[in-house]
Amino acid sequence: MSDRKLFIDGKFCLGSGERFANINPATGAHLGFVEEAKAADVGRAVAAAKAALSGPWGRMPQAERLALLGAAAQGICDRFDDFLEAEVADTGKPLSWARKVDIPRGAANLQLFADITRNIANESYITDTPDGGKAINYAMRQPLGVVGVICPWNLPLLLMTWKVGPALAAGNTVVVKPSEETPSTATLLAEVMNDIGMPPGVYNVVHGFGPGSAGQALVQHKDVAAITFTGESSTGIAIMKDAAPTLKPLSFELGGKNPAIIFADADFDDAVAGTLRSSFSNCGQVCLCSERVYVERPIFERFVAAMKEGAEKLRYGAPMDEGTEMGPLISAQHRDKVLSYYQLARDEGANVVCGGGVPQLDDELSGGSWVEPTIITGLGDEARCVREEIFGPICHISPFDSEEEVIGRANDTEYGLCAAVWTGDLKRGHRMAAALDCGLVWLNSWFLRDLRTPFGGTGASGIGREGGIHSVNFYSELKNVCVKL
Ligand code: NAD
Ligand code: 6OD
Repeated sequence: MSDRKLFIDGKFCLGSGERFANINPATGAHLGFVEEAKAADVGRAVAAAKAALSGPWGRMPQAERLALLGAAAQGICDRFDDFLEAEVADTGKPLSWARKVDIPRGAANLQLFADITRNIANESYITDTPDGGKAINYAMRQPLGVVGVICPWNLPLLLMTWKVGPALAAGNTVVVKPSEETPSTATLLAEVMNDIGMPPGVYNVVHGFGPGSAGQALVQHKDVAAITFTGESSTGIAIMKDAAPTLKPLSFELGGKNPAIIFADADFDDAVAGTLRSSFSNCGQVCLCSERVYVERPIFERFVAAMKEGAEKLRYGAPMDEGTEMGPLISAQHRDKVLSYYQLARDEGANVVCGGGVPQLDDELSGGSWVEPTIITGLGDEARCVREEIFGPICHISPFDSEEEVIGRANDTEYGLCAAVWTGDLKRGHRMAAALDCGLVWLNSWFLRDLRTPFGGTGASGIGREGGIHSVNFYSELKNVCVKL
């Protein structure tokens, strides 16, 4: 049992006096209690973060600051197994996925944004002046101040450091609000921060919920200069309203209802393997997952059969077992939501190709939030299961007859996060990439990441871009200096 405390001004501490349980979703077991922060605790964290801006952190040369971030990345690597175990216990995700994706990316995000920031060049212009002389204009970057980082539960360390890395590299201080479902790795990172000598107040963690709790208090705080948020689109709307009176910049990475499009000329086996991954990885709980799969009619039946075969082979099991490929959903509450969509699919007239229920698992796992990977066909484009984000291991597969038709159907959504296109015709691939209305297109691949590239969505999938220079831009204030020569 590990209880998770708040981390404010370099110290672990108690919060409002209320606490909540941390549950292992693979078993339903109680992992420990988590201290809840309310407005007063968030106020203490923000005050510490604000004070740190004018302390040693604020005065630190950039090279030293970026070296500290590198040390934090190394600190995660040095305690790799602790982070791995904590992430797997909080989420139930398979060890193999967390070892390959969550924890290495958690470290890489810190190191990489230190490297990117070190190598940024700023604009400068030589300007002709009315008196026939010259002036030089140059831009400088300054930190925004205290940045509020509000995170989801699906890739806890990865998505938190994806924002903390560039925010700290730019010289800000942060108050992190991890998801109430996954409090552990943000807390472990606090231990690392102390171990590497990060000045107190630079990295703070407040646990709790959204409305009436730590999340809302952070958004509403007048001394929080910016909010960077990953989560549901409806939460983004609530945050935008709460942030409005204090006029702060917002970066939003929100939900999706992403299409995967498979043309008959695609490498069939690659497209099946890629779509199995894009539909069922992390139990369908990646914002980039494909919940709408469109397959060109000549290969439709064969593709559905191959997907069914692949889905039925996915191995459930204890998350810490090496062979486990499918974990549970994050919570019993989320399982109820996903199962309600499985039922809705039937009510809407879907053909359930495979799955659609709860797997039978042995004693220890029987209390977990498990569901079967599910493939459905036969729904019209207006069905709720085809339009609403479910965020579970379910995809609807439907046939299409032309490029024009599939572009129209893929774009017929309020979301616009990503798309995966599988084709052997590169010209068509580029045409599709240009025509799809979303922030990210993968051609013959999925979730292949280069952290220098722009990441984000259109429409209800987000506001702004992070990654590479885009993160540097969001987390810093650009100031122009004009010098008459
Ligand atoms: P969520 O919106 O329920 O919660 C995210 C975080 O916001 C949590 O820390 C929560 O406590 C906090 N929160 C909730 N209400 C709040 C409020 N009113 N004010 C301030 N904070 C509040 O999302 P989730 O269920 O944790 O994550 C799943 C969702 O996240 C899915 O919709 C998924 O698509 C999306 N997501 C998007 C991306 C992306 O990059 N676009 C990445 C991961 C997840
Ligand atoms: O890879 C990333 O940087 C990123 N932000 C992934 C988001 C995944 C959503 O669940």
